[in-house]
Parts: sequence; C-alpha cells; structure tokens
Amino acid sequence: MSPTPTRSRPASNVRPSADLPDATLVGWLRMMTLIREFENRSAQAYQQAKIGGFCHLYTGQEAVAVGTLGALEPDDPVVHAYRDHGHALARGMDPKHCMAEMFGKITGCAKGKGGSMHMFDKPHWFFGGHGIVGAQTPLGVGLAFAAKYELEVLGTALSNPGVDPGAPAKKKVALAFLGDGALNQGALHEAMNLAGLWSLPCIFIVENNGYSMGTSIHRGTTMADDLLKKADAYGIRGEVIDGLDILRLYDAFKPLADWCRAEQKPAFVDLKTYRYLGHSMSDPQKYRTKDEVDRYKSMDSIERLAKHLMEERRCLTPAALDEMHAELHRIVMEALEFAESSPSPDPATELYSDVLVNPMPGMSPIREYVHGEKNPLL
Ligand SMILES: Cc1ncc(C[n+]2csc(CCOP(=O)(O)OP(=O)(O)O)c2C)c(N)n1
Ligand SMILES: [Mg+2]
Repeated sequence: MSPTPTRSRPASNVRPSADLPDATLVGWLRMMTLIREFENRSAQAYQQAKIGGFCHLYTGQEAVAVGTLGALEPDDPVVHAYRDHGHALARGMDPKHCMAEMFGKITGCAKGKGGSMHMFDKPHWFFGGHGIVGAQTPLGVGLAFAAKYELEVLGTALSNPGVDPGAPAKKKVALAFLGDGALNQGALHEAMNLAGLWSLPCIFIVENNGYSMGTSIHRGTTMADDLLKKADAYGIRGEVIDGLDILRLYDAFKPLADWCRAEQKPAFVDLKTYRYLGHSMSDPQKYRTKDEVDRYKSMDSIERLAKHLMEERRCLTPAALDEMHAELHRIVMEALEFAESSPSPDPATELYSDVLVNPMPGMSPIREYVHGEKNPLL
C-alpha cells in the first residue's frame, strides 16, 4: 500500500471528464435540472400546505450530488443529512416515491413516515436522509467497515438487493455527506478517528455552502479557510474541490474516489458550494446579502454545463434542451399528481409497523409492548 498523501492535489492535466461520452454529460445536465425542477415544485407544494414538517431545498448545490455520485459504482453505499432530495434522485429514486414521501403518503420511499429529511432507498444503496446534524457520519464509517469486512474477512458479499448469493466481495467506497455545520459535532470526529485508525474507505464530503442555518462558517468553525487541517488531525487525505463547476468537480473527485477504493483508505473533501434559498422553508435570510446570492447565481452550475455542452462539446442543441425541460416538467408534475392521489398510511396497520426491528424472533416481545400490556411508559 502506498503511504497516505495528505493535502494532495490531482495533477492539473488529469481530466477524466474529457473521456466521458456525451450521453453521460447530457445525463448529468438532465439530473441536475430534474433536481431543480423537483425542488421548485416542492416549494410550491409546501406553501400550499401539502407538505408538512421541515423541508430543506437543494437548489444551487445540484452539481455536488450529481458529480460525486457520478464517480461511484451503483452499489457503493451512500449516507446523507437532511437536505437529501437531490441525492435520492441522483442515486436513482423514482421522483414519484420521493415526492410521495414528502406528502406523507404510503407510496413514499419510507411509507410516508419519514418525510423530506428521511429519504431512504436500499435497492440504490442510499441509506438516508438523517435529521440530526452529523449523526449520519458514523453510519458512513459503519458502511465502509461493513464493505471492508466483506472484502477482507468474509470474502463474499452479504445478501443485498441485486447481489447474487455467494458473489465475491468487491472493493467499495462509502460516501458520507455532511454540511459545514456538522464540522463541530463530536460524532464526526469520532467517525473520522475510526476511519483513520482502521483505514476505512469512507469519503467525508463536506457540502460547504458557507452557512449552517444563519451562522456563517467563519463565525462558527475554527480554521474555516483551511478545513483540511481537521483531516490532517486524523491522518486522512484531504482535498478542496470547487462544487460550482461539475466538470472540475468530477476531474478532482474521480481520481480521489478511485484512490480510496484501490487503497481502501478514507478521504475528506471540502466541497465549496452555495445554496440559493433559505435554510428551510421559513428563513428570512438576514445573515446574507442579496448581492452575495446573486453573485453565486451568476455562476450557476446548470447553466454552465448547458453552455459547455452546446458551445464547446456541441452535443446539445437549444431545441433538445427545450425538449429536456418539457420532459422534466412533465415528470415532476406526474410525481406531484401521484403524491396527491396516493392514500395516507392507515394508522391501524402502519402506526407501529417498521418502527422496531426484531432480528431474533422470541428475544423481544414487541407485540406485547406496542399494545401497551407490558410497556412501562403506557
Ligand atoms: C445535533 C443537532 N443540532 C442542531 C440541529 C438543528 N439544525 C438543523 S439543520 C442545522 C444547520 C446545519 O447546517 P449544515 O450542516 O451546514 O447543513 P446545511 O443546512 O447547510 O445543508 C441545525 C443547527 C440538529 N438538527 N441536530
Ligand atoms: Mg451548510
């Protein structure tokens, strides 16, 4: 194994995106645009009180989910925080099931019991959607540990959707996304310590949009301009990556992800991005100026990619782009219709189902507890 290069940068002439087929890049544009349209319609549905609870939109950050997940294998495990609709869609979740989850309907990916912050899609190796800031990061390390355990101890893959029984274990890499606000959570530091100590293939991706709720990173975090020092502390390789340009993002991230997979080691990414909308649906945004938001909007990652594909690669025409917009609009409207017309979960059958798992029947008399007979709290 080669030694861990901390603070390494990919050579500037390495451009993995240049070798990708046109269809892949058009697919990225399509997915980023789908996410934006999905979020715009979610905002409207929220304002119409069709979506309840918290709702955090991903508008402006689309290149991060699409570019990083585009560098993975479909069966690499991924875990995320609560601004998660974009990641769920980019991983392959059907927009209908994503929207129905936000509407609290039984057809949602978590049967409507999780809502906006708890998207989950095991067949696509997407393990949430977590509302407690930083709490998902030890799960990411656990997913990396499980993959490495399969590889080094079991030799064969455990039974999972799409996995043939007895298939040889593969070298995998787990992604643990987090916001800059999670940088100061104890859970993250425990997770990074274990990842460094046990050399676990987990990539901590800080979606650094500069704010946690209304607190700018400079007010709340030490060494905000040099976050890689935090990775240094755990012997973890770190990179700073521009998240506003999906091609540059991929060119920097793909070699890093490949290195983590090959070497079975962790990494940490300070991924610079920006959210256009408020923290959640109720945010007067007094902590930043309109000029700042407009400056970032002028560097919009979707417009930038569309321009590249039309003017440089010349693989997309304005007419094809219009067609793409119309198709995505239709898909999101169908998702809204599906969510609206789906039934709510029936409390009689759903209130207590999927709440607790009983992996060893007979060990825990859940049935007696949930009906109150033995539950000391009832
Ligand atoms: C442990 C914990 N503390 C506080 C909160 C309340 N809270 C919800 S979101 C948030 C801000 C997190 O910001 P960041 O990690 O930067 O993510 P972003 O919203 O920018 O995507 C806070 C403090 C929480 N959910 N969990
Ligand atoms: Mg943030």
